Amino acid sequence: MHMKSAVLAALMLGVSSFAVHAEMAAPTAPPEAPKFDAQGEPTFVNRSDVYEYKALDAYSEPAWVTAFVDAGKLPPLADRLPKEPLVYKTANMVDGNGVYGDVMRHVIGGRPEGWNFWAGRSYGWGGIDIGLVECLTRTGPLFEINSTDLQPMPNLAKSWDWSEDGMSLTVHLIEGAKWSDGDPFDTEDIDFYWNDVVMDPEVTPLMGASQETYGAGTTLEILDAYTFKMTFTTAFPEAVLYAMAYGNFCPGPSHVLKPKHPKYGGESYEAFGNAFPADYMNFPVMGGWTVVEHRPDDIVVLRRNPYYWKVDESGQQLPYLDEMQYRLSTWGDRDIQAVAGTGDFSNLEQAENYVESLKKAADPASPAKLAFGPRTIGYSLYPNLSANGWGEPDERAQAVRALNRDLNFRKAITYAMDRQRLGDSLVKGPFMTQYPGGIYAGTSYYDAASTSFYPYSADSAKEALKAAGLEDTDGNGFVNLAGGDDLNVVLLTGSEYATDKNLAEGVVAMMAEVGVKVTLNALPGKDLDDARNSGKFDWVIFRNSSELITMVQNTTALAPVGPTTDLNHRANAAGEMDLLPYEEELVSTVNAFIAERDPAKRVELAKTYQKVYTENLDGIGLVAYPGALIINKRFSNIPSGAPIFMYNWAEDNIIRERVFVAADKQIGAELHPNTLPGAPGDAGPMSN
Ligand code: BQZ
Repeated sequence: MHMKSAVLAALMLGVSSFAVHAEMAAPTAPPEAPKFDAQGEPTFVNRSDVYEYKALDAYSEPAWVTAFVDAGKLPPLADRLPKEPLVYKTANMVDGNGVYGDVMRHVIGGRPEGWNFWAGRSYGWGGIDIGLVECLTRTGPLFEINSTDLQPMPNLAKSWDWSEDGMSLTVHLIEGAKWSDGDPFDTEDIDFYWNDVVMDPEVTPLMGASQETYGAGTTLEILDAYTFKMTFTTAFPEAVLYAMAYGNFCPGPSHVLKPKHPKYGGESYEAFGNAFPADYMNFPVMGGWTVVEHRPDDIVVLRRNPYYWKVDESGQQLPYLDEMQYRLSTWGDRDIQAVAGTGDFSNLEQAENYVESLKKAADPASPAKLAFGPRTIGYSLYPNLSANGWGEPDERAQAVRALNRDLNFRKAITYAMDRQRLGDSLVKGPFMTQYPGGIYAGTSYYDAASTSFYPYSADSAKEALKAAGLEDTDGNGFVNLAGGDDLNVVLLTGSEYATDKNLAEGVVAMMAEVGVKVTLNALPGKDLDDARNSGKFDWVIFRNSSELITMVQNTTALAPVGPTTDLNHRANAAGEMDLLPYEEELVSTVNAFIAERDPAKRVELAKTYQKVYTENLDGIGLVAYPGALIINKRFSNIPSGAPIFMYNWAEDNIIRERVFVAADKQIGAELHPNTLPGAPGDAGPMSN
């Protein structure tokens, strides 16, 4: 009898708890995105249609540059170019070969910290680093490459050969190219980048490249002045060719960096990082322009690099534009100045500015044209999933992390998100989509059937909180931790973008509605990046980067395949990872994707990734929407359909070195006309 009553009681309890626990809403397929046609389609071509490497019969440069040669201040052009320069093909230039002169006036919200990109110093973003730091391969322009020819474009690496077994890759550098101070570019720079930046645990480059970026266990061997070989632990890891593009394999000028590195007599790692502060001018680059002036909080000015290793088919050395300017302002001001015509370029990415920008650009007299691209701007909320010390959490933060690792708690967050309301709070109209997280809809690896979308449901959020053991035990409207304190989550977000702040404020309000107290911590760019990269956050709102759009760029960022590759789960100080079971599955899926050469099998692996990611809410998607390129109408050779963000940002995608301004449209706004970069460390440009 006793037993029976106990079983009965258990059953009743079960029933009663069932009666109390209303059903959580079942995950569904994501809601249909409102119709929105990107303006302008790319003209798809093969990579070889864009450029090739070859020697031409003759070369030319702006006449004012030749005056420097005549004055003995600069070697002749033939001595400044590589044996076989990179030659842009005229047929791929929408307005053909250009003319010299004029300036592109950028406006940016970041600030240069210094020029040691390889020790993690930010140049202030907004295209400065993209223009200065060139990399082995290039992926920005892939938006216009046929899917049948889709792999990274050669750049400083002219070509590469896989070994028979795919376990090694021999890379051939362009031969005879020089840094902007005339020093040869060769495998000395590769050796330093690999052994003294990537493989030195004390040195972290700006975008975090580590050995895992190129595959765990990968090694590199220098074969001669222009050839090196990478050896892998898995066969044909073609993703490594993407990892050789911007942000990762972008070698620095070893002739100026090495002497400052502690391994070669430098004072310390700290001193190495600070060796080229933001007031150090004429830092040697492989890019089209070199920094000659920096007025803090005002402007950064760059002048054409006379050693640039790219030409057009008529033999004109590039770039066409003699000067680049970066007005140091705010990201929001960039949109305003671009549509007003006092700035020349913007990635319209803050939805709050869409209506005003569209209105201004619609005026036929507008100085700028505005073209929307695909929906590739997206935000997610990432809970910190580490429970073994990454970011040195205090007791409060540790308690949040324990909850973050509970799927029911992550479900509570996603159910509490009214994404329609979030999107409308940014901008009404056809732009916004409710973004489940994971691979973006409308991209080549997206599969709706593999995507779980937890719809907005405050009741389900409260049920999920209960299932996570959280109830409001003191009746003050906020759930309590076991010890009785209110649960208090700190949400890290960016202070430089209205959109980041507005979304974060929306999350705070919606979590309060379901009884979770969230407080905001809004930080400016570098502090935000540092806090996020060091794990000092409970939750963070992040504008996703390219891996969730293309899967092939930044692939290792898709999962914690290495100790520092994932956004919201990295190793603790002892190098230990405490992955959850679903994270282990993400890791094995991403590693399989990297090693897979069969396109059909990659599609299946991407479906598995999307299923595991969205079912387990590795990141909680918020909204996704299209960006628009705003560019002044005087510029020629702007490729049609250039997205503001896909494999990279538009500053890379539009190929600025072949953009030009017709003579009769030039505005005479150069600040240092007829000057060239000076020697490294000189106070400013060189005049003739
Ligand atoms: C584009 C980009 C070019 C970084 C940065 C900035 C940093 C992040 C991100 C974008 C800015 C512009 O984005 O918003 O439109 O010009 O520079 O690099 O947000 O704070 O760390 O990931 O790319």
